[in-house]
Amino acid sequence: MSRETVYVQQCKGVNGLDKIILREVRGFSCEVYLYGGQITSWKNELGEELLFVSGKANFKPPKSIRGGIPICFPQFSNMGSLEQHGFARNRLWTLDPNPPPFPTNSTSRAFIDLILTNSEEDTKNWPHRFEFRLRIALGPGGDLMMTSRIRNTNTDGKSFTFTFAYHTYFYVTDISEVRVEGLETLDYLDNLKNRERSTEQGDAITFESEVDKTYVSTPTKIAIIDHERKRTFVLRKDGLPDAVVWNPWDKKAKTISDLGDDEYKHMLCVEAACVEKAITLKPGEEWKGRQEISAVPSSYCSGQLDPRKVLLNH
Ligand code: TA6
Repeated sequence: MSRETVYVQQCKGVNGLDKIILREVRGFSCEVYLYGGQITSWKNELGEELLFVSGKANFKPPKSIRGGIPICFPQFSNMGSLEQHGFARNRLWTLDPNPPPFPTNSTSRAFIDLILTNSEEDTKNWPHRFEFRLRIALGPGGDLMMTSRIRNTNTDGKSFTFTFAYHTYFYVTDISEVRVEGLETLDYLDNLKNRERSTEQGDAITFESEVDKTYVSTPTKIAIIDHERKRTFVLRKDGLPDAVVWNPWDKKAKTISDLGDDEYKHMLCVEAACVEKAITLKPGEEWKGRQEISAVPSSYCSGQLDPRKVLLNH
């Protein structure tokens, strides 16, 4: 008798934190903590983990969880008045018991809506009212789809401005055998050189030292190729013009208390973001930012990969 797929399961995770497991029929799954509204696992049909979470991650509020997909809102970076990357990843989100029906273009039943609104505490530092609806879904092919809808619910007539990122930590077999396609020749802000603006070289991006770059006006598709594993992650985004690429490498990794000294070898952050040009919403206005990530086999010999072909074929 075929086992009925349990598409959405609520349970307790690390340290008893509330967790939700999404499963889809082909065997893909993902795990989401209400704390931070943060995805901490995305596994393929073989049960292989596709995201990186540090072995030293704190699953203890108020620290953020190192890894998975932290939500950076209402501020990306430490360039504003709030803590680095804003407060959304350090707050308890609520599960919407009756999410509105999925758009007709998807038959997925493995989806949830998480909700975050302004707390009294937060309005001291960020004096605005908002509703943030985060939809997380596993598509029929196991794609991990995230849609953020942020609405200005101010009753004082005031607009607000924010920056945003899905701070996705991809698991990679060996960072020195990873290429990123789709960002060549683009302008970027180098966060290691005080956000100095430069232009990326013409070849695929590879890694042999610390990288912390915000690419601006990027294409909707970016490919992250794990050569060792013959796996390509394809990141598609909408409403998120920028892409942050980060690996701390060895020296910086040692300064990060919730990251193992050698764990930098197995992670790469490629983050669909709105950083260079902040978003401003008037009361009642809503912004939507989507990302969809998939993991596909990439049988190629390094150097023979045609970025245009990879991006067009997926
Ligand atoms: O996304 C890149 C970055 O801004 C890096 O500069 C580094 O600070 C990283 O985020 C991690 O930030 P976190 O606050 O999670 O330690």
